[in-house]
Amino acid sequence: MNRAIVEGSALAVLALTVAVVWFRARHAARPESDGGYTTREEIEFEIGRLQSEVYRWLTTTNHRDIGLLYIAFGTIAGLWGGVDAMMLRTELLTPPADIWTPETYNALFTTHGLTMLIFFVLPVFFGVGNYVLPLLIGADDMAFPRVNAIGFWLLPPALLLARMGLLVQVGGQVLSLFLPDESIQFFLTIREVSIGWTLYAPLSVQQPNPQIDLLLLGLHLSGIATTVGAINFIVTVVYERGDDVTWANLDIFSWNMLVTSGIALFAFPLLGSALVMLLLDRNLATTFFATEGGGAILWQHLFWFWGHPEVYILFLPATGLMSTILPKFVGRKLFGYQFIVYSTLGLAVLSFGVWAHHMFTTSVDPRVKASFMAISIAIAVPSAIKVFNWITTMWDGDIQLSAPFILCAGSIGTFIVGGVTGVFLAVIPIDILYHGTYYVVGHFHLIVVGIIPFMMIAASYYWYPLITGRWYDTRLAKFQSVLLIFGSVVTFMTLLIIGGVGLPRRQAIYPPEYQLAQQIATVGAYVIGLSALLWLYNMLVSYWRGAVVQTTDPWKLKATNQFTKEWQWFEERMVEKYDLEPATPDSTRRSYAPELEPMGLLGGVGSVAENVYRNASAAAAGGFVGTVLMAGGLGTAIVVDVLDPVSFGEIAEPVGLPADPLFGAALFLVGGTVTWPLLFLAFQEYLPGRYLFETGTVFATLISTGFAIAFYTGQQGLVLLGYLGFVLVAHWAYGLGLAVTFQFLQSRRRKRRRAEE
Ligand code: HEM
Ligand SMILES: [Cu+2]
Repeated sequence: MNRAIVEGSALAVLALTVAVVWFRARHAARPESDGGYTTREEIEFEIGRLQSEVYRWLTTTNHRDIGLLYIAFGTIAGLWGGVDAMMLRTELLTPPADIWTPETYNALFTTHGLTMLIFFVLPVFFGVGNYVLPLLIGADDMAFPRVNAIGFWLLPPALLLARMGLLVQVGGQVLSLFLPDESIQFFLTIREVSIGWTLYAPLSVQQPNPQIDLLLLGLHLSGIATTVGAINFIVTVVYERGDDVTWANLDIFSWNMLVTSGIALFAFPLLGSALVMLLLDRNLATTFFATEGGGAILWQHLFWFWGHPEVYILFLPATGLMSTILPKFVGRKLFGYQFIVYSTLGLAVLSFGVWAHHMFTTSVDPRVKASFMAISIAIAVPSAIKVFNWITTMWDGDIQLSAPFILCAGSIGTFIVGGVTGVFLAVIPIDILYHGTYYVVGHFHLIVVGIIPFMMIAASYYWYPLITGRWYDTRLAKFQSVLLIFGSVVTFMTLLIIGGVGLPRRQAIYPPEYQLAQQIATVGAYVIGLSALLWLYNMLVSYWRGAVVQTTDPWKLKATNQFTKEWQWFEERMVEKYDLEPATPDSTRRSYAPELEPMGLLGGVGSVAENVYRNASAAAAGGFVGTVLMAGGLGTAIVVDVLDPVSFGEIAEPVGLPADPLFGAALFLVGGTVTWPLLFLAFQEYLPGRYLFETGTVFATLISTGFAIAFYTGQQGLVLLGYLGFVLVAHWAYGLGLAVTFQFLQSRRRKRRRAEE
């Protein structure tokens, strides 16, 4: 089958369907009041309106308009790259290359990768950033609105240059119906690039296809667009913040856009330089990447020095969306704001230090590789911090089961699998086994699909009422979200498995024993494709048919005190434009109980210093009471001989003190009156339990397991049972003592404050 024609038709059908849905939905939404025909005058009026609309969109410098342009552009590119993906998977339904030729297959995975990574993800995130970031930080617009427009308008020509091959091929095929081949030679020489998205030398230098040059120019142009956009984001966050927005309370999404832009600012100029060198090698016979020059490995170094940070450029905004959206749907504020910020900054720095983990199977010096292995493993730490913070945010949450929540939960799951498989790849001997296999494809797709589009779609649902003033079809959205997660898991877990047993990737032809697995993966991919279309349909049709939003707080965020700035902006606008009353929450949600006013250490950067003294004295008092109560239980345990006092000596050893029970007991006292109470203060908000004493008991139960292990001295049978029983009871006594003391101090403080007022 002819690939260009098939892909061209697929895109045309898609565009036509969108147009039909658009037209019908509009038509249905605006019935003619007189029931008659549209008259000629009205048609002319419509055309005039259309002209002014087009003019407006072409010349706008408003951040929200440009945001929507970016999102529309990225969506189109994403669908285009998605068609490539569907065609790739279709070819793999059968072992031989019988649906498309191997060359076509190679072109497909090349253009799929490039389109998705460069023209889909980044523009969509820049779009979301453009739309919501100024609202989130209370800015009027981006810092440089015109530069912003330029940044966007560089992208369509960049995409056209990069994917000219397909358009020319389709054009050539159509023309060859009417004209002899000799007269349309130009159309027959250009074809889509088929050298892999990494453009490895020497193939990329030697292949004659002129489309490669156009692609390099297109990529270069997109790099300029990205750099320009990144500068705009940085300046906006640094200089355009509202007076009440400080670094300590800047929202997580803006933090992520800032850090992402920082990475882009360092990475993209380097890509540009490398692309120019490649262009020179191809056209002016320089030898940057020839053996007598820098060699093929030089290309890999340059490419991955951009390429690895690039994957974080794609991934960080998605984590920012997760940290923004997830708390709203579990009714709890984001756990560990500061940890999330620092982990983001940490990822940004580390992401520049791991590029050679893509080169473990090359001739790079093994000692150099080993250091890259260490840093690659270390980079899992900040990623894991994020995951733990999200999970903790959900803990004891009051979940609102909506499409955005489903996508958040699904993302965390796929990200864990994708991340853990990535850590394996970071280990040189394992990477050497898996490098050229589907395992790698499974790994990075679990991340690039499992979190990026998931969070984009979650964001599109979450902010849909804010952007359009209407509701999307929530039932369809839930169905679509489940379908997307299901499809992704089926597809990419299967790839992980067939890669694990050794099937090489990037091959159109494969051994027949893999056919069933490949078909399962393909069906999964079709499910993903279907869910993407359902999403598109929902977005388009709801724009005209969706129920009008009747409240200024569509997600009931006020009930959990999370009515963030962008919604305040929305509220203001709705009140001004549509005379809506500002929403008042009917009740606070279970997960948010302001009457249990947090004493937490994590209350905010500024308040830490103020609270330290008060917290420390409260901690000491509570810890003392708790430890005294606990001592009773432990003393009894020693008397009935189930706890050996000698074991107290042993805990002194790890801290470098002699194994004397006295030192041990002293340490124990320090832990009981200082460490544990402070930890409890820091984490109590995030532990289950509605009342302080419940929370205290949970905390004590948790730490009792550590105690039981640390002081275990080989007890067996009944003695062991007695030991465990006493440990537990003693800890409960401790937890209750701690919590009751805190409760007492808290109510005394509150009484005093009320008396002062
Ligand atoms: C836990 C963190 C991660 C680790 C330790 C990790 C590690 C690795 C390693 C070692 C490879 C090279 C495999 C090979 O070529 O043999 C790889 C490939 C890849 N990773 Fe990750 N990764 C992580 C997260 C991510 C993220 C967040 C993304 C994207 C958003 C990503 C995207 C990719 C891509 C696109 C490739 C394939 C490159 C190619 O075509 O060869 N990874 N990863
Ligand atoms: Cu990497």
